[in-house]
Amino acid sequence: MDSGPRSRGRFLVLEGIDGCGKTTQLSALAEWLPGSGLMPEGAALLLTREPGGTPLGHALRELLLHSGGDQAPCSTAELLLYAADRAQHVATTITPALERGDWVLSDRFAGSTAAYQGYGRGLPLDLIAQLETIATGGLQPDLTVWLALPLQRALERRSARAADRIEAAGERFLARVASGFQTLAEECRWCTIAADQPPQAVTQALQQALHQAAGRWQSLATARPAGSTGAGR
Ligand code: T5A
Repeated sequence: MDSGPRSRGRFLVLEGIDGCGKTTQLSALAEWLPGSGLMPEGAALLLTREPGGTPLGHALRELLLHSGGDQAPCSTAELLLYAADRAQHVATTITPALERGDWVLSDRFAGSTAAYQGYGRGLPLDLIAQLETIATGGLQPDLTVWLALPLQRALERRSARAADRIEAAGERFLARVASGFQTLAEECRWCTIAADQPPQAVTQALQQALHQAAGRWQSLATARPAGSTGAGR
């Protein structure tokens, strides 16, 4: 159990291209985590997502994913809308939950902006990093997991569904995003899990990754003075 001398909750994020299985795995984790023995007694689990984790974010999500024609944002407007969604999400939902000692499990976070707007749209990564600092106030996940799936497999999985505005940006765009995720996972030392295996095998790998992360947090908590926090993504 995560029972170090700190009361802040933990912030866990799943990243990856559209169709890599985040929603499927988040729902499996949401069932497993509360009884896993990893969360402190009394801590709640909050399942959330970007874009759209707040009422304002819900409206922004509609603009981002379902606007067309004259209403479709240009790349820079798109970047700023994702940043606005994140600022609201961090300020009104994620940070208050972590301060209560709850755990937060999010479908996407800042890594998606670097992958889609940075590597995908070609907007400057240093500008994106500055915006991330403004939007998050410096908050970083305790653990980011990248569900790695070859693009063709992801496209096959999504073939039965209508594409949203981002997915409709085309295969070359999505290929840049997929390769951006790989670069980010290496540079930022995200935990990488192969997503081209049966859902139950992915869930087991995630559970193992969470046990390992909790072990690291426990060691840090015992090595640090009481009251300090240890975060590492
Ligand atoms: N975006 C987001 C940005 O451009 N910048 C940003 O900063 C942020 C935050 C959000 C869009 O916004 C973009 C990225 C996205 O394009 P969304 O609808 O919230 O879009 O999320 P998506 O990531 O697109 O969600 P999807 O539902 O498309 O994909 P998931 O959640 O990754 O995948 P999931 O679980 O729904 O699975 C897809 C299909 O595959 C099957 C499932 O049953 C389902 O049919 N499946 C598997 N099949 C075989 N083996 C497995 N292991 C499987 N796991 C799932």
